[in-house]
Amino acid sequence: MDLCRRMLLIRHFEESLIGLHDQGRFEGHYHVYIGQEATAVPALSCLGQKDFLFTTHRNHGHLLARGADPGKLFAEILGRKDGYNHGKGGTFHVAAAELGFLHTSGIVAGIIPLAVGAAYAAKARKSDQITVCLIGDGALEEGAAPESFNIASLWKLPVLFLCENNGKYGAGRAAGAAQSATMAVYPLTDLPVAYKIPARQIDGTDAGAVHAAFSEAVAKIRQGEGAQFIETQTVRWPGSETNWPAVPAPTDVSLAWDVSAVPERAREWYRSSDPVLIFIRELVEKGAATKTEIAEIDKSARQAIEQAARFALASPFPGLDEALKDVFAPR
Ligand SMILES: Cc1ncc(C[n+]2csc(CCOP(=O)(O)OP(=O)(O)O)c2C)c(N)n1
Ligand SMILES: [Mg+2]
Repeated sequence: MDLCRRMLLIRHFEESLIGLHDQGRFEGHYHVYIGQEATAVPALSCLGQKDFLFTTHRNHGHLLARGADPGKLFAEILGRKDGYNHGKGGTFHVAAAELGFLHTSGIVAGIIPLAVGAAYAAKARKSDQITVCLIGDGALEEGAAPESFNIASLWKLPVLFLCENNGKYGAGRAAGAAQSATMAVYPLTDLPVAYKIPARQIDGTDAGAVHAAFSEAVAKIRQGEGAQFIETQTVRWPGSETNWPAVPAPTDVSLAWDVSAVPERAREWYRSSDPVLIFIRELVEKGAATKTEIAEIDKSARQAIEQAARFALASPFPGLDEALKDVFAPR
């Protein structure tokens, strides 16, 4: 039930963020995690408190899955003083060391060598911390990926690569295509396997399968077996198909049983590929929750997000006197 609540929290956070953007509350580009909630939530629940994470332009769901305060996260994205980095990181560069997130980078694959470096540091210090490197399928096209796999494998580093293959763009395969348009290596797991890193492909909409695969990989890393790689596959949310996210239908838990309220062009995704609705159906069908209990969890997640948005909007912008504080800049 806690996983369900976190997934709904992410979904409502992202839909609400799209609303804030459309109201002109913040400038600049951003990406949302809708459609991948059943990957981050069960996967990151397998980690310990002291483990490290590095993430990408699609980071909001990763942070919230790990327990980030949605008010501080909204504030960061909106450039406000009460954000995780006092509004100076924004959506692309959130760091939250208290949650283990040492860095987010909007540079595709930019964090892979950093994650491998953190894993090397943990090994050198003989700590049992592992590092999770959260990347998209597109990151495998960059040279930083194989270089980092090589070192991680040779030095048996405690790093778990989670590659979220959300299809269609980047290295992800378009529906029905036998091969990726942008990667000569396919399946994508052939790349880490060439570097002797054990790799698995998992359905990223199956929370139970994701949890099982991650528990196993984390245990292997803690036993000293070195780097592991997991590719999770999801179908891209129709609202992320264009440059600017747009919600085809606001999420309501009743969509788990009846998608007739969704515009036809997006209906099939909500019917068969929405990981949150799939998880809700599973909980109810297996008797783990009633529809009423799900509706209550949903209501409390919505309220938490409304309150978080109010908190962020009430937070001031950082003052001019703070412009050069906490930044590295040569004189
Ligand atoms: C080095 C680099 N090249 C290109 C871009 C532009 N860019 C931003 S997101 C993106 C797609 C990345 O695909 P993937 O890693 O699969 O992430 P997804 O958006 O599909 O979740 C690209 C090419 C970038 N940010 N950095
Ligand atoms: Mg992708």
